[in-house]
Amino acid sequence: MVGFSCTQISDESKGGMEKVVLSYGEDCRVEVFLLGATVTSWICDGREKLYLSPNAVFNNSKAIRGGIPLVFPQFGQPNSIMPQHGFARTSKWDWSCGCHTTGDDSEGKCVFLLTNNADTENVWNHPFLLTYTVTLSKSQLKCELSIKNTSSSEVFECHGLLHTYIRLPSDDINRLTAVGFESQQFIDKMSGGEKFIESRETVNVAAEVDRIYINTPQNTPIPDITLLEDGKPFLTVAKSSRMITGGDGTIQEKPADVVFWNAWIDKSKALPDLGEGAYKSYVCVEPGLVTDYVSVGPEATLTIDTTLTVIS
Ligand code: TA6
Repeated sequence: MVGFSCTQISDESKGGMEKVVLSYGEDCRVEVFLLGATVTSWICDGREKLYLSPNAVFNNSKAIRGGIPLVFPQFGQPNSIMPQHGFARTSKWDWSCGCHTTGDDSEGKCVFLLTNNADTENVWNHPFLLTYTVTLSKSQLKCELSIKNTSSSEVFECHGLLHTYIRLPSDDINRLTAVGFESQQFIDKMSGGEKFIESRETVNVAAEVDRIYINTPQNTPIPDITLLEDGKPFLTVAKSSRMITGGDGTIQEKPADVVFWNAWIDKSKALPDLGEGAYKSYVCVEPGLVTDYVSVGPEATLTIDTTLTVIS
């Protein structure tokens, strides 16, 4: 009988680095390296849906280029003491062993944990518990990052983001369009951080693009993003985020920002673990809370999730 299974293995093709493979038969599986709890592969109907750079470095220290790296506690490098995009993606996470499945076997999930340690405290002196839940079903992959402030008295401020590299079906960025950004305000990092309003219903990529579509109460919430090839939808990216306050557990929805990035020709060449021509094969659609720091109170939990759905 087919069912979900998960196992931890050393990937000899990646220097023996440890990964967890959650699968349902041969055509539905997800792989998560313990370095950064980085999802590096999502196979749906037998086809890879995420982009992993062929030049990605697997040496247990550098962030893995591709899949879904996790960004915490900072996006970019506003605090130069910490690495770009924080330490979550270069930390060794623990697998909370076991594959949790629903009664009807419609989905399976794996859970990964990271808590403050000497290395994190050296650069960011706050106690925290990150819980990362990866849920696999027939046509969906859901990834939820939960950020708990484990202090009983102190507040901390952070960013969080799921840096998702979507694989383009034909490895051809020229055939990609994205729908869902229309009328959204965005910060354009290619224009020195200037803010604009997205006027296009359909967005394409014809140069380096590096934008933060801002989700603020003034904005209409950013809908699910639909990716199309030759005008035919192939994947949707849904996202949500919320704060659960310590003590009474009040839940406050917090609309997530969405970063839209492609390195294009020159930056692809300039990033050794991306490489010449890589820009043709991926686009990043990255839900997170990155426009402003989020204050997380004592015992409070901030969650950010993304659900990728294949449209066949
Ligand atoms: O998410 C977009 C971005 O912030 C870009 O500015 C680019 O730097 C990208 O992340 C990749 O960053 P990385 O540190 O992984 O090379």
